[in-house]
Amino acid sequence: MDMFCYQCQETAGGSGCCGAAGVCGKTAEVAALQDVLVYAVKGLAEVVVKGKVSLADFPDLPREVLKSLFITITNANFDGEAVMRQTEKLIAARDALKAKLPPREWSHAAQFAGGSQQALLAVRKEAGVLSAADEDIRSLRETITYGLKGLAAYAQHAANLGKESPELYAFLYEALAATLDDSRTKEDLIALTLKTGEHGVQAMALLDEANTAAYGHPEITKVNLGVRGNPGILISGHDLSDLEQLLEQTQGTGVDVYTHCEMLPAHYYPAFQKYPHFVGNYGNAWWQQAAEFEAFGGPVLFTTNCIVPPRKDEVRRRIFTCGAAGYPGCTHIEAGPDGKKDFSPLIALAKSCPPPKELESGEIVGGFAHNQVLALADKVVEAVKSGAIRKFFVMAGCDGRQKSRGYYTEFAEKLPKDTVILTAGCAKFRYNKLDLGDIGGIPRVLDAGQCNDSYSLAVIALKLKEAFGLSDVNELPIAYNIAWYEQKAVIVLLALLSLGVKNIHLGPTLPGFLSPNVAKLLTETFGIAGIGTVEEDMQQFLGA
Ligand code: SF4
Ligand code: SF3
Repeated sequence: MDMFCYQCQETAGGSGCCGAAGVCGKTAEVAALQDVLVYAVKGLAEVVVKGKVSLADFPDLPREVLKSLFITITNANFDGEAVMRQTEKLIAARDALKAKLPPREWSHAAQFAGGSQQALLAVRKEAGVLSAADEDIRSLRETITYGLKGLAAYAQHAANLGKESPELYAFLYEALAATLDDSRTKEDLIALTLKTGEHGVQAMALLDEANTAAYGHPEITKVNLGVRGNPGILISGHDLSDLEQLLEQTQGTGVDVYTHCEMLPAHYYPAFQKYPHFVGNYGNAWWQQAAEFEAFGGPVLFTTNCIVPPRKDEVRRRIFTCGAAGYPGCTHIEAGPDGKKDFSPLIALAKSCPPPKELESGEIVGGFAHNQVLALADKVVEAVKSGAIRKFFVMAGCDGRQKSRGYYTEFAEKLPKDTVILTAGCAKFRYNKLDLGDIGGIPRVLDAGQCNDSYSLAVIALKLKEAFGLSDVNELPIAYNIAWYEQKAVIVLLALLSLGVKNIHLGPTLPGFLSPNVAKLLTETFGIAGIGTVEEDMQQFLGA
């Protein structure tokens, strides 16, 4: 079986993974099944949109759509069985909806039958990326689809905390259905791409509201990097409600909880600081997990991406997944009907494991989300007016394993001492442990949180625009040098564009799914550029 996937930054040769498996380790079979799942989601959306189905009558449906899209995000789920189960669920829901509607003509996506792996794989060609013959249409459809995957991930975290938006769901169906519609022109799809960005802002705002309502506003926090002598559980991914349940269930058990990668910013929330067994952060960004999980020695819980295929059975046996995450051979913790998850298998396993081996010691500081930075606004504005801060650099986004990402460490190191980095997402691990000092007490790396907290950076920029009495966000002394990897970064990028942010530098390479014409459009309309050498880019950003 052959495959084609180009949804992430590490796509083979910068243009597409094909052959038996992708660079991420996804097999051709799982890639095809994921394509079919996305196709089924689109077919369901078509039924909802064309059939004018009242969403209020099917309250569980949007969550299944969110989960389906989330499952197909890079490094979230490698379990073909789980992907098939979700596809069958969607096909059943789609057909149940159709049965209530008067007969009409549906597209193939709204009609194909499941029932077996063979039946699902039989539609892989129609479902695949290459089904659209025109490369610009394909590029725009995929840009929208990837943006929607990111949006769905954020909306699912918000929904897990009880925050949902019928308007956001209505857009999701509309946009998914539009990617099947051959009557949509390039111009239509360009407009829809921008509209996807606007809804990305809404999804991130909703998640911000959900997180802060449940757990308080992030505040300046020192996070411990060392370990204690108790057995531990390592939690990774982005879902804070899963973390809360884990912390509740591990209380008083003698088992400590550590964060990995994108779960690091959980330490900044007041509600989690009350747990004495929530010890600190262990390790670095997702791609370093193989060696770090071996050293950790205890159970690891993936609430979302990024999973790297474990190279040793011993480690695989210690990996658990929940939500949209999955990996064959790893235990998946299913939520009960009340949404609660039972983490007792992890706790029992942790008790039989040795305590984690120490990788490093010391502390890092974070917690600079919008509420905290705005509390310091006077100080920040003063520092800019006095010239103590010359420029801010938004260096949010994703980290990845390519050597070329050393660029971001070097860029952070070489930035002049009168500049401040605003970060969010796992991109931070390239420079958050460097000793870059502070400017009058303001640290030179301000970490807002997870990739979705890029929203916080946008809020900060908009507030600074007001504080300086500017009419355009691009007049601020803020430059954007963003790193991307998976599809959440796509929605973050589209969200920033919809807010009017121009001249974003995107690296380490531009997306392979942008056709030359679409890339040209982004360059000409929004000033999007790739990265060069650190020296060239520094010169361009600072003009010195
Ligand atoms: Fe390749 Fe990325 Fe797709 Fe994995 S997700 S198959 S690495 S393009
Ligand atoms: Fe990282 Fe996977 Fe994107 Fe949430 S954990 S930013 S790559």
